[in-house]
Amino acid sequence: MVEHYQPTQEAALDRDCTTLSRHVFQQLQSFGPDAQDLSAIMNRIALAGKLIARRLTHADLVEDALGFTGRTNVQGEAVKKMDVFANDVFISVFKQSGLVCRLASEEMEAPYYIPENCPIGRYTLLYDPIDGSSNVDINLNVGSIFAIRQQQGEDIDQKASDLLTSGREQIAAGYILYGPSTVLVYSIGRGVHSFTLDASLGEFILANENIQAPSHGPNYSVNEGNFWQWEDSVRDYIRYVHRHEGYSARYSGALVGDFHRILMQGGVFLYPGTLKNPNGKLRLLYESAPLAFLMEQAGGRASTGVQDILDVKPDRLHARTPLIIGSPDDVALVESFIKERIREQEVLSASQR
Ligand code: P6P
Repeated sequence: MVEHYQPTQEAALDRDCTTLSRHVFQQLQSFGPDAQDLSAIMNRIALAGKLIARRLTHADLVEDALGFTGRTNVQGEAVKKMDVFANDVFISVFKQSGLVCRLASEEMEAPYYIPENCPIGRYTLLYDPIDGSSNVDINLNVGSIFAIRQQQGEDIDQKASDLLTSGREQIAAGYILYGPSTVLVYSIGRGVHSFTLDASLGEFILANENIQAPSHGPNYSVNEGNFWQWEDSVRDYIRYVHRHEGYSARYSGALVGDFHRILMQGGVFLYPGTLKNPNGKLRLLYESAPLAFLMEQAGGRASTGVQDILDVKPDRLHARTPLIIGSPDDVALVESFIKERIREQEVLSASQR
C-alpha cells in the first residue's frame, strides 16, 4: 500500500512560509484574478521596502546617498537624495508588471505613467516614498506610506482626476517602517497585519495578525513647538493632557513611527492646522488617507477634527488636511474640545445678530 506523505505541521516552518503574497490569498480566500493582482502588487511593494531598507542600513557609507539634491518639490520642501532614490524604487518595482499604470507621489507634481503598463494596468499607487526624511541623516526611523486604488475611467487627459475622491475608494493601504527592524503593515480591508523583514530569508514574514488599536492609550503625539500656532481648542486639549495623570508626550518628527506607536500602544497623533498651514501640513491622499484606512481597520479613528478623514474629498492631488488619528476614545476627546469651541463661536455670533 502506498504510504501518503504527511507534511510536518511544524508551526515555525508554516510561519516562515507565511509571506506577504501568500497572506493576501489567505485573506481573500480566493485565487481569482483580483486576488492574484493584489498578491502580486503587495509582493512588489515588499521588494521596494527591501531595496529602500538596504540603502538606509548603510546610507552613510554609500557615496552620494545622503544630503540634499538642491531641488525643491511641489510641497516647497527641500528634496533629499534618499527621497528621490525611494521615489524611483517604487516606479522601478512596478515596471513590466502590467498592474500599476499610474503612481502619484509626494515627490512628483503630476502622476507618473509607466508606459508599458498603461492602459492595461488598472491600479494606481499613491505613496510617500520616504516620510520623515529629516530623520535619515541622523539614523532615526523613517517610513514609506502607500495606498492602492483602482482606476476609474480611461484618464485620457492623464489628469488622474478620478483620484480626487474620498479615501473610502482605497482598496489597500499600508506602510513600511524602517526602524531597528523593517516592518511592513498593511490592510486590504480585512484587518491590519504586520510583517517583519527576515534579512536572512530576504522575506517579510508574518508577525502580528488582526492588530487592534487599544480604545485608549497614554501617548499623545504632537509637535508642541506649534502651540501658539494652533486654534484655542487644540491648546485647550494640550492643557488638559498636561493637567491630567496618565498621559505621555511621544513625538519623533516622523509620521510613520509615531503612527505605529499609537497603533500598537494606543493614544492619539495630531497634526492640526496652524496659522501658517490652516489645513495642516500632512497630505491627504498619500499620508492621512492610507493611515486612516489602517486605523479604522484596527478599530481606531481618524478625523480632521470635524469630519472623518476617509470622507474627505480632495480638490487637488497634493491637498493637505489636519489629522487627528488613533484610539477612538482619544480622538473623541480631541474632537470634543474642537466642537465645544465651534459651539461657543456659534452662540457668540448668534448673540451678536
Ligand atoms: P514638524 C515629516 O516632514 C512629516 O511630513 C511627517 O513625517 C511628520 O509627522 C511631520 O512632517 C513633522 O512635521 O512640523 O513637526 O517637523
